[in-house]
Amino acid sequence: MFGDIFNNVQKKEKKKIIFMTSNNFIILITRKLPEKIEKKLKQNFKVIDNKSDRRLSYSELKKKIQNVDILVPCVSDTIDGSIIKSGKKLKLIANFGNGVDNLDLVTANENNILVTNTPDVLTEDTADLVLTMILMISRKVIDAQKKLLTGNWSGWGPSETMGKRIKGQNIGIIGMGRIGCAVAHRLKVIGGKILYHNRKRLSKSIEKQYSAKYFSDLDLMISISDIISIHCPYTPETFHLLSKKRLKLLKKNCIIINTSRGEIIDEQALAVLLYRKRIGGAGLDVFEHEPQITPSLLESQNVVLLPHISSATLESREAMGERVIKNIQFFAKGRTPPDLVKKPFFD
Ligand code: 8YV
Repeated sequence: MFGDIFNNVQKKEKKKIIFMTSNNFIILITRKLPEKIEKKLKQNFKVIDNKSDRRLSYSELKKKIQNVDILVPCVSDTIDGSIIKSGKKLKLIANFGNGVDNLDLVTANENNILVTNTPDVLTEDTADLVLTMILMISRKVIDAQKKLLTGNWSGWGPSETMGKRIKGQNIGIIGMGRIGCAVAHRLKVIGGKILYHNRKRLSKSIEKQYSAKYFSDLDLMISISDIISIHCPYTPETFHLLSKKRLKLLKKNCIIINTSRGEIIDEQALAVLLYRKRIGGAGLDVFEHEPQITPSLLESQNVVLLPHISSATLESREAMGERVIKNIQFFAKGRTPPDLVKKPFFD
């Protein structure tokens, strides 16, 4: 799917972008977007919607895209080269989401199809969910509630459901972009010590803002982290970044959080570690083969498993929709869309 995505995408920057001005564009929205957003789009364009919100099959997508000028897909759609090539009139893919790993950027680029995404607007909600999962796991919230709900609580006890304080713990952040920094901000407030690994070291002033310590050596950072949170995009380089071998470096009580993409962790290997209680716990909002989940994860203790909800607030989803509209409007007026995908987000 990826190929040499980013070289190609970067080459695109040098290419002359051909714009077409039109309000007669046909837009295909693959899923049901917030009401307000669909209404706005329908006021200005001819929209093919998906009222049932059922995920379109591969062949349905291939068929529906044929006469479409603009595609608005979501993370749940795999838009590969063959689908893109079926869109004979396709000019713009305005992704409803930040990550673009669901799209074949190389084929889009080769066919002069622009790609946009929705950065910034889901940062705070994603960081809130990271904090939620960290606290739930550290304070054993799920076990504690289960005890009460199953009638197994016999009253207060001095050593009942003992958790761990966040203050003073090493928080290893992999990928210190917008979301990584928002997570660092929250964890610093509650006393965490921020460590980070990034392709590029941040400026001294940003490091100071989060009291963050840079580690060029990922192995070293994860081997001393009490909590690890993943915030890099999924690219060919980050596939199984946390491989079976690397996961063995984790501290015995380490908690691992992933709200980025499931493919970044070897899920099978992580499931084995969790099931055997070789690490402290995990908070996973994304999975390697969504919506499938490695079965033993479901039987592991001290895990929080969520169905990819990090940006699931009305505020985020409407703001994502507004970004999609803005990108389409710019494109329809023959202007460069503000969120044109040009290079990887890791920098
Ligand atoms: C979105 C996400 O909900 O934006 C992303 O990259 O992973 C999610 O938070 C999803 O992409 C919607 O398509």
